[in-house]
Amino acid sequence: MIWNPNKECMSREQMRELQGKRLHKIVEYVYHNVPFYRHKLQEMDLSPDDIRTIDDIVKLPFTTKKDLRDNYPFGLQAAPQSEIIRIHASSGTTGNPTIVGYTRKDLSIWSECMARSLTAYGVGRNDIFSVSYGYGLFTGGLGAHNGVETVGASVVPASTGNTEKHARLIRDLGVTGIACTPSYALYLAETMDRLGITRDQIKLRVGAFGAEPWTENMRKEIQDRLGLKGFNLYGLSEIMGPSVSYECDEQHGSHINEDHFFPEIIDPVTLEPLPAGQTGELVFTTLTKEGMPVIRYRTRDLCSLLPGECPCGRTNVRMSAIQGRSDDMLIIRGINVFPSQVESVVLTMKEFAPRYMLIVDRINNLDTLMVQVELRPDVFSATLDTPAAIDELEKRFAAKLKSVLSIGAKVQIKAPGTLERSEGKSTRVIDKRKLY
Ligand code: DLL
Repeated sequence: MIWNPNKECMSREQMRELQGKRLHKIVEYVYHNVPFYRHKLQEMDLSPDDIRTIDDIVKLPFTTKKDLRDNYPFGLQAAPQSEIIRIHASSGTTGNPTIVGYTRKDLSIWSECMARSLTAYGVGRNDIFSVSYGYGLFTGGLGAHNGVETVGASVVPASTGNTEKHARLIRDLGVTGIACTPSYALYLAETMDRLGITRDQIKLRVGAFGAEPWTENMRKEIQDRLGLKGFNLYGLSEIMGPSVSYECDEQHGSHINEDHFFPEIIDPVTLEPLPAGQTGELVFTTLTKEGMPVIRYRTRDLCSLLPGECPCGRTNVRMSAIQGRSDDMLIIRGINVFPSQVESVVLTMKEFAPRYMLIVDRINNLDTLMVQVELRPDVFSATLDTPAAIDELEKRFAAKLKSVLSIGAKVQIKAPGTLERSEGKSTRVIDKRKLY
């Protein structure tokens, strides 16, 4: 089944023509409604009339996460506030999150994109589908939720946490589909083992997994343990949320909803476009978004676009699995974390030297984060001479970290000079997670 064959199975010529028209319109729209883009285009001596076909996209400037941060909170919003009916936020490289406002039309397009994904996974009206991405500012929960309602399956808005209750609900309600991070799926499998819930007591058959990188080995393990078929779901809040791209039954790359999100692959150093098949940084232009459209947004995700036709009948282009990032963003329990966020907290506390280390691990399929930080020598000898004083400082540090990162971290305060030094670029992160 295909949700919208008119858009998912267009000929390449029709698609490029549609993309060209939409690109011209969106450039005109941001030119008149977002001073940031108007100034950028004027600086480059470009007017919306210079953008006529999709090939003209290479003339346009890039947008980065820093641009979004510098224009916090609403600087890149194109629609008037009265038209915005939902606001999501995702973490940025400093304390400021990225704010994304959606109009009613944006939400309806997002629901359709999510419905396309679920339909490709084989989800239909008779399914009972649990959404176990976090509901809230994160786009995973509500994004997937609206898609499930759009296809007409019964949505169970389980969100994250309370995993034992969730495991019992999956058994008792006969839940047939689940959307969550792949690591949460493994955690759920473990919880079921602990509760004595066996594969033949549950009816799960489809999983929509994403929000973090995962591998074929993880797919196999989740499938074996939960008895379902696991599909990739990709997206990012700056562009929309989950369902920028989705796997079909062939599971050879994820089809991009390219009538709404135009993909390019560039060399992250030279910024030159790369030909199909080559791995580079994925860049998206939103072709229809009203709330916060973005032009040539650098995702920092590394992947390739896969040439050739897909036997499933969909003609929209596929992207490979994400192979890494061109920046230092970590994804911990589905939350984006930048070492610079930790640094910003360390720098606000006079007790600490600017030396810290993030140690990321995966224990019982749950990501953990430990932050080690060094004391300044004068503080070490003068005031921090009792375990109670160190304990108080650790608690204060942990609380500040939590408010900036949105996830809890263990903290360890180290004596001056004890964190490892390196000769060249300093190592701030040790990621012990084996992605199998
Ligand atoms: O993670 C949206 C989402 C929710 C996608 C639920 C899929 C499912 P952000 O919090 O803005 O949005 O994080 C976006 O997460 O740039 C990738 O680095 C990573 N990511 C998302 N999906 C995948 C995936 C949501 N399927 C960032 N595979 C992106 C690998 C993924 N990485």
